[in-house]
Amino acid sequence: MTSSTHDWTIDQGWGQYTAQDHSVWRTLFERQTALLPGRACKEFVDGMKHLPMDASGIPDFRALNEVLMPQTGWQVVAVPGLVPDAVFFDHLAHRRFPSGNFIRTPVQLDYLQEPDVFHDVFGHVPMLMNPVMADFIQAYGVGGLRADSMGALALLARVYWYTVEFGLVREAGDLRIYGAGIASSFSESVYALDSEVPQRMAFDLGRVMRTLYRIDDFQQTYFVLEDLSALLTLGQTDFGPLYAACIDRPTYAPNAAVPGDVLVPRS
Ligand code: HBI
Ligand code: FE
Repeated sequence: MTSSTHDWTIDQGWGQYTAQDHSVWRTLFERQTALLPGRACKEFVDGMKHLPMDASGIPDFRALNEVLMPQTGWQVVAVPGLVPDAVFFDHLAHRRFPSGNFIRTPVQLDYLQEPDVFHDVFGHVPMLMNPVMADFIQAYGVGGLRADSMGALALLARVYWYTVEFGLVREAGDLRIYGAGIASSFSESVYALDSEVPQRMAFDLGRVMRTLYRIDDFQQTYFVLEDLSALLTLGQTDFGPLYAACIDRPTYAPNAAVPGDVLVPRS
């Protein structure tokens, strides 16, 4: 295993995966593939269709990159787990998506704290095949390095969280999943669309920047884009003035209801 400390990338070590690792992948892949039709957005479905990713086992990042690179210039690089924010942003700014190379154990099937290869590859990579999302995540990386220098990292991290990780999008009048944190989770793929518990509201950048989130439970608020193309505008927006406007204003709890919120009914 060669590892270079400066960017935290390591070899994926595909040959070291055990039969159990591949079996966990197969279980998760088959469950999500059966569940997501009618729930995942068309861009996710389309991206998945063109990728060498199936139930046979954990994909080799080299095979994924042979398809992903020509499509949007992105590549998946293996990392041992969460990496420091600045390292993460730098990778994204250069169209390198850091993916954990480990997979959860059979007892963690339904939930794990740290993004594993199933969350990162099954959840994020199909959306990286979409040019709009591909540009948005690179813009996020570039913005992250800048936000960090402005002390506005928390605000930008909320934008990533409520879009790339837990975003919903309207599709032919219904709500669909585009966030990787939902798409890679069996229970949240049901909860995010069907449950009466969370609120769903129209995406509003300033509102998102001030809305806290939990990393250890289902989301209590989902923000809905009218169309994925809204990320184009978002990626080109200069967040600077918004940081200044939001940075010293109070934050909202994950389940807060705020005057001006435009609630969106379940599909
Ligand atoms: N590292 N590997 C990895 N994956 C992530 O999703 C990740 C990370 N480091 C930081 C991070 N996410 C978030 O804290 C930033 O989006 C702010
Ligand atoms: Fe993620």
